[in-house]
Amino acid sequence: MASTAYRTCPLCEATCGLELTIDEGHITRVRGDREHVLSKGFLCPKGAAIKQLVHDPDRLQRPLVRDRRTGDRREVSWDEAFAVVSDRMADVIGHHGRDALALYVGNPNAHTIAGGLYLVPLYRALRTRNRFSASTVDQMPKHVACALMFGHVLTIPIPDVGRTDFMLILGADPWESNGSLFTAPDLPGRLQALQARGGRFVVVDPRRSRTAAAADDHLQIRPGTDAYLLFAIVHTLFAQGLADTGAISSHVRGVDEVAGLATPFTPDAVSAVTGLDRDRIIELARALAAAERAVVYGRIGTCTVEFGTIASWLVDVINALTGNLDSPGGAMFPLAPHERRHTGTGRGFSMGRWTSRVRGLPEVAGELPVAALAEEIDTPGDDRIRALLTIAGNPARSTPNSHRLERALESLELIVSVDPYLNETTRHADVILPPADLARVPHYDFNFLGMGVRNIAVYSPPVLPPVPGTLDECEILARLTAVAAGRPAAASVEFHDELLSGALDQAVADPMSPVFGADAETLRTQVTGASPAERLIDTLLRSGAYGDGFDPDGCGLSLERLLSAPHGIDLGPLLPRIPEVLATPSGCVELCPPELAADVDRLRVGLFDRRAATVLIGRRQLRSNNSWLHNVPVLMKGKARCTLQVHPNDAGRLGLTDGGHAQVTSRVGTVIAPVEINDDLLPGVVSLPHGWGHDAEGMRLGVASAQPGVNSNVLTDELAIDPLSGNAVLNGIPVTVAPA
Ligand SMILES: Nc1nc2c(c(=O)[nH]1)N[C@H]1C(S)=C(S)[C@@H](COP(=O)(O)OP(=O)(O)OC[C@H]3O[C@@H](n4cnc5c(=O)[nH]c(N)nc54)[C@H](O)[C@@H]3O)O[C@H]1N2
Ligand SMILES: Nc1nc2c(c(=O)[nH]1)N[C@H]1C(S)=C(S)[C@@H](COP(=O)(O)OP(=O)(O)OC[C@H]3O[C@@H](n4cnc5c(=O)[nH]c(N)nc54)[C@H](O)[C@@H]3O)O[C@H]1N2
Ligand code: SF4
Ligand SMILES: [Mo]
Repeated sequence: MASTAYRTCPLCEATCGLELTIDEGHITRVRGDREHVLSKGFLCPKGAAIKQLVHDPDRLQRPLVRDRRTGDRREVSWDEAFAVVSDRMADVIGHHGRDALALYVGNPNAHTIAGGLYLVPLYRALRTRNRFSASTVDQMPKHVACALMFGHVLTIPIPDVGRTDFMLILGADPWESNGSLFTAPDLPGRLQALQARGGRFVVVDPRRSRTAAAADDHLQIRPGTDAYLLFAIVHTLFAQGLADTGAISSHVRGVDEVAGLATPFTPDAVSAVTGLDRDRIIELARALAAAERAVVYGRIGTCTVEFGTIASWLVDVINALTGNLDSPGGAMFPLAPHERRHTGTGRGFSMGRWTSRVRGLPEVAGELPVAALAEEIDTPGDDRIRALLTIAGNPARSTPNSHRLERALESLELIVSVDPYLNETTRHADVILPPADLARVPHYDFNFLGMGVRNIAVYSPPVLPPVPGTLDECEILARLTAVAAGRPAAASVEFHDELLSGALDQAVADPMSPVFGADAETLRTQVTGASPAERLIDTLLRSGAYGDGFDPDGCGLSLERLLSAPHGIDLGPLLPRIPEVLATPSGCVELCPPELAADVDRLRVGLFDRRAATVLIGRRQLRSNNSWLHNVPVLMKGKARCTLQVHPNDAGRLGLTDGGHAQVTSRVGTVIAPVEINDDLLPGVVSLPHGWGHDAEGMRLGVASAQPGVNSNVLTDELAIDPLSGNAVLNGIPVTVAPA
């Protein structure tokens, strides 16, 4: 008998509700959940493909251990796998110290309960300074900018698209990506609704993306130069007397300093470097100021560039200067159900508490730039990295200069990977620990419930029973934490308990919690949940901003309440949160943090830089997900998508033909890719999507290997970073292109 189950889609930040038909232990149909409070039935091709993803025959079910001499892999029991991990980790740490064991955590951690609850304790147990993540090939500039302005890395305002009149989008392509650092299922539909109610949106992108094509206006900017455009907008707001921080004025510091910094960046001065007409820049500034409610939003194209942190900062400077920060229809701060209100001040943010060994790059938010991972392994020295733990990451395809990184990986003494696939990265691993698939684990969005276009709460229990002999990722990470702390893997039992005690202790000690001052031991007896993770979530919900405070008669949130609401609970529109949301020492929005002001020198110098003739940018594709969904047959139908897009003028100049092949060479590598000629790109810019190149030896990716594509990160340069955040530059890479 078929049954219906509901679950949040974990594949992207839109977090759509899925309606799954289950028949004899299989997902037989996927539809958008029409009653879901936020997604209201929306579904994209990736969500629909979950059926094939969950039942992918290449997915690993049991741990694999590699024999270093023969290269053979064998399936082992979980006990044996953890015994190997424990022995070999102890060996590395015993011989070379704790920093010899590095950690890389990838993007799917942002979508799992395991990532939300168990990574921080694992970091603490590992005590390594060599922590890396996909954040430094992605959004680290936004974290740094927001931390300096608002006091905390996760205090990121998001566009209140449902109530705005004018939206400026830079370097984002939600028609393909479905949105990022901004949880709004069917964002294209929401932008069309904005147009339908008489509003407008404008896109800044070197490429006529699908989003740009749908926009009211498209500014085709030179890659890497958004910070100039944004500064010219700031300049114009001041020059024309349009700057007004509105309702938050008494909580903002540094307005005059920003005005001073903007002085050289006149629309005329930035016109050459951005390739944009001065009048259009002025027009844009005036439109932002004139709209009753407007919002600026920047994503990948503003982060993965050489001035990523400055651009990310200026996005919110403009939101503030146009009176749209923390204001309905502007950029607002969501309040997640597991979150508590803040006190309005805090210690602020500091970086550079340690530096990387080789390049001396500063630590940011507890991690080092992943662009420095290879050199930390392959540069001789007693304190180099000897072992790596990867969790839900594929750095061999996702991070710059892949060739160097893969060579470095092969030289390590130990690699342990928590990953369901034998892929480009895990083929180097000594031990692979595959987590149970998404249908067998519960779901709760620790990250994206705090980035939603409305405040909502939703929890999904597992939709299928566990496969015997498999392990949930929470348990895998708990056992790794025990091992990292020098305890036996079986100590995970006590460890789960310690986590719960920690969460209860924190709740009763926090004046902003509804259980402030209560007795933690009494509360513990009232916690509900079928697993350690559920008990933690129940604790966080009940002691959170909307919690029932452990009052069984209370009307607030609890796990039980969410279990009875499979389509989610709407907690209302975003509300103004300044000053409560701030965690800066001053208790104010720091519009002009000194760290950012200091970096503006670099931008000023760049005004007179000569740019490379041809530069490479990336692009996302609706039916891809970074490097890891190319093994799902339905997502691979149709013509090959991993093409080098080239403008007809460039194709003519370079002698390239549509369907022919081009050789693309950067400072660090060369690839040969099929050419697709179209006039979507700005001349002088070529585009290759990332996450391809599935032609390596020793993998188990039957479908992906048949249509491998080429790896664009063979071309990206590990030496090119945004210095403030350490984020890699992945867009605007100087290349030469020739017929192959
Ligand atoms: N050139 C270029 N490079 C880029 C980008 C770009 O725009 N251009 N984008 C960057 C961005 S934004 C990101 S986020 C990074 C992503 O970088 P990564 O996170 O390193 O790479 P992904 O391709 O997302 O790989 C995810 C890995 O997690 C595994 N996985 C999937 N689900 C689970 C799970 O539930 N548990 C576990 N343990 N593993 C799982 C997959 O098998 C895969 O190995 O790539 C970056 N790289
Ligand atoms: N289908 C699908 N969805 C995804 C992903 C995926 O791989 N596939 N990945 C997910 C992840 S991890 C993330 S982080 C998000 C990213 O979400 P988005 O940021 O919306 O994703 P992109 O499509 O990479 O959009 C970046 C845009 O920036 C443009 N661009 C490049 N350089 C510049 C520049 O210098 N300036 C400006 N203004 N624009 C520039 C590119 O042409 C591109 O259109 O998407 C998520 N969603
Ligand atoms: S938009 Fe994202 S969350 Fe929604 S179905 Fe597609 S992949 Fe899943
Ligand atoms: Mo990302």
